[in-house]
Amino acid sequence: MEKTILLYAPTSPYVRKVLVFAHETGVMADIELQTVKTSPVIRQDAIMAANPLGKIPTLVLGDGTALFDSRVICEYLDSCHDGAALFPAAGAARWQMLRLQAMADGILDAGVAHRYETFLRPEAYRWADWIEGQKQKIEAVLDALEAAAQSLPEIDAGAIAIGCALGYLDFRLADLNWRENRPGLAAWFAAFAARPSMRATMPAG
Ligand code: 99T
Repeated sequence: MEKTILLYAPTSPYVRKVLVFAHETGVMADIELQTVKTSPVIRQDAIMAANPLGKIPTLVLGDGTALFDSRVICEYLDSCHDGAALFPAAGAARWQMLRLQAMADGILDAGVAHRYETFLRPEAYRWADWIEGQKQKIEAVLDALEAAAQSLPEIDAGAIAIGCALGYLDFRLADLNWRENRPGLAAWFAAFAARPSMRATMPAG
């Protein structure tokens, strides 16, 4: 793969998806990490110059083209290696995988929204019903994943997204106790979290 620069923060679960993907596909050596701080309410010129959404992950290619979001970057990385594809090319397997990815990203979107509401938004403006609404989305997706736990893939882009979503719940929303009553999903995650790619990208801080 050509040399690229990833605008990144070690605590972002969307960034983690890209890093796990890069480890799994063997392209990590071609990605230079550039740390940036993000906030939905503070403009960061370093990111805006590459991505008008001001979000990470953003991957800058050799010719200056910037790719985002995490799904697009992962699919790009999948086109840059010779191993087994982590995005099935076509057919039912692809739709199934994209559906899992959407559920996992939905957990992240609700989880990050929950985090911003409880951590970033000034206390006086916080809205308990809205926080509860995000939690309910997360719980419902977790239940759907538990129902499908026996058929969850060992490794593909969907598995990576689910692994990073569950890792984010452990990191930022541990009070949710997502493993409670979800033994199948907990067992799947225990195996997935033991992969070297997951161990190398544990968030801290
Ligand atoms: O919203 C902003 O302006 C800044 N937020 C971000 O850059 C977050 C960092 S994770 N990234 C995204 O929201 C990317 C979402 C996109 N759909 C993707 O890449 O898949 C912040 C998590 C935390 O602080 O706990």
